[in-house]
Amino acid sequence: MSNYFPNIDKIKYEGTGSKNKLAFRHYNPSEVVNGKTMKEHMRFAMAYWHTLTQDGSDPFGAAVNERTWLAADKMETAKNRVEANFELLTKLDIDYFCFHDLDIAPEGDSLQEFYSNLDEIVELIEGKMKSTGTKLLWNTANMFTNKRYVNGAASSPNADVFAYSAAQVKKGLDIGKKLGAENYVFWGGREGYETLLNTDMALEQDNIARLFKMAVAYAKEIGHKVQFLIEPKPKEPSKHQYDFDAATTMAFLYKYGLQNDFKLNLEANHATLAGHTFEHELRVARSYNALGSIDANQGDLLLGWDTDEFPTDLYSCVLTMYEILENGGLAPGGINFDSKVRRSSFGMDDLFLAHIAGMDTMARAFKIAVKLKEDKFFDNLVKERYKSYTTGIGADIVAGKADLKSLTEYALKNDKVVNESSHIEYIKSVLNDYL
Ligand code: XUL
Ligand code: CO
Repeated sequence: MSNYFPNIDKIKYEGTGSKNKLAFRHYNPSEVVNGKTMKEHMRFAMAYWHTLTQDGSDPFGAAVNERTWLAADKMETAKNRVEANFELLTKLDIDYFCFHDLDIAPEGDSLQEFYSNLDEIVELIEGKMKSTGTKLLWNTANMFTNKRYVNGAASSPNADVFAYSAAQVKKGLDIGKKLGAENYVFWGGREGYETLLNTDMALEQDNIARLFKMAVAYAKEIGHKVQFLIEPKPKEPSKHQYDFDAATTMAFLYKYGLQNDFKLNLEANHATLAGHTFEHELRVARSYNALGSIDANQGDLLLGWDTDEFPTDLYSCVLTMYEILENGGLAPGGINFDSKVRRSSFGMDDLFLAHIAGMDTMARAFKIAVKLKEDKFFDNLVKERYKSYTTGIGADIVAGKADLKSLTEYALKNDKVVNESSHIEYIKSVLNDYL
C-alpha cells in the first residue's frame, strides 16, 4: 500500500457529535436503510481527473495544488497516481472510480505510443482493483483536450478526426471490458458548434450517431456488457453543445433509434448551465426510463461557468435523492463526484475533507428523501392536486372516453370553473421541517 497520506487512516463513521474532521458524521456505510446498506444505495465513485490530475490553475493563476505524486517523468507520475488513487479509495471507503483515457496515461507522440502507455497503466490498475476489491463505475475517452479536436470529435468536419475518435472509443471499450467497467460514458464537450454560418448541423449529428452505433456494435462484438451513457451539457467548451440537456438528448436518441442502447449520466452543474434545476433533469430522464447515473457536484448561481464544486447544498441534494429513490436507485450507475476542490483548498488533506463533505451531504439527503417517501409527502400533494382526473369528466378524459363534442357539452353546463390554491409557501415551509 502506498503512502501519499501517511497521517490519514481509514475514514470511519463517528456520528454527528464527532469533532474529528477526518470522520463521516452522516454517512455510515454499513447502516441498513430500506433493506440495503447505505454503501449499496449510494454507489459512490471518485473522479480520477479532478482528484488526481487537477493542479488548481485557472485562466489567471498558476498551479497551486500540493500533490506529492508529481514526478519529472510523465509515466512515473501516471504510475504514482495509480497508487494514490487506490490509497484514496480505500481510505475513503469508496468502492468505485471513473476515468478518461487521458487521465490515467500520457498521450506520447503517436496513437500507438498512447495505446502502449495505456496498456502499461491499465495492467497496474487491474492488479490494484483485484487487491482492493474496488470497481470501475465508468470510463470514457477524452476527445476534447488535444488540439486535433478543435472543431469537434465525431462532429468534426475532418474525417481523419472522426477516425481518431473511433480509435479512442475502441480502446476505451477494450479497457472497459478488461477492467469490468459497468458503464461507458460519452460527454461531447466539443460536439457542438461555434457558428451556424459554416456548420452542417445535420451531417454533424448524423456522424455523432454513427460513432455511437459503432460503439454499441463493437461492445457487442467483444462481449462487453456495459450500459452506455450520454452526459448532456449545454455549453462550455462549445458555444452550443448538441447534447444540450436531458430532453434534447432524448430527442436525439429517439431520432436515431438509440433509445434502447443508451441512458443518461446527468450532472448537477450542467443542469444549472442549461437553466434547469438538477431535479428537473432527473425527472425528465425518469419519464423516459433513462436515468442511468449522476455526476454529483454543484455550480454557483452567480457564475456562468462549470465550477464543479463538491455538493453541499442539502436542499437540492434532497430533491436529487428523491428522484433517485423514485427511480429505484441508479445501478449499474452510481454517484460519481465530478467535483473539484476550490483553488484555495490546495492541501493533500482537502481531497479527503471534500469527499467526506460530499458523501455526508448525499447520505444525509438520501435519508431525508426516504423519510419524505415514507410519509408520502410529495405523493399526497400530487394525489390531492390531480384528484379531478380520478372521477367524473376527468376520469373519462384519462380513459380516452371523451372527445371535443362531449367535453363541449360538459363545459357548457360547467362554465363557472373553480380553481384551488396550491398553498406553495406552506408546502415549502413544511418541506423545510424535514431538513
Ligand atoms: C465536463 C464533464 C466531464 C464528463 C466526462 O463538464 O462533466 O468531466 O463528466 O467527460
Ligand atoms: Co461530468
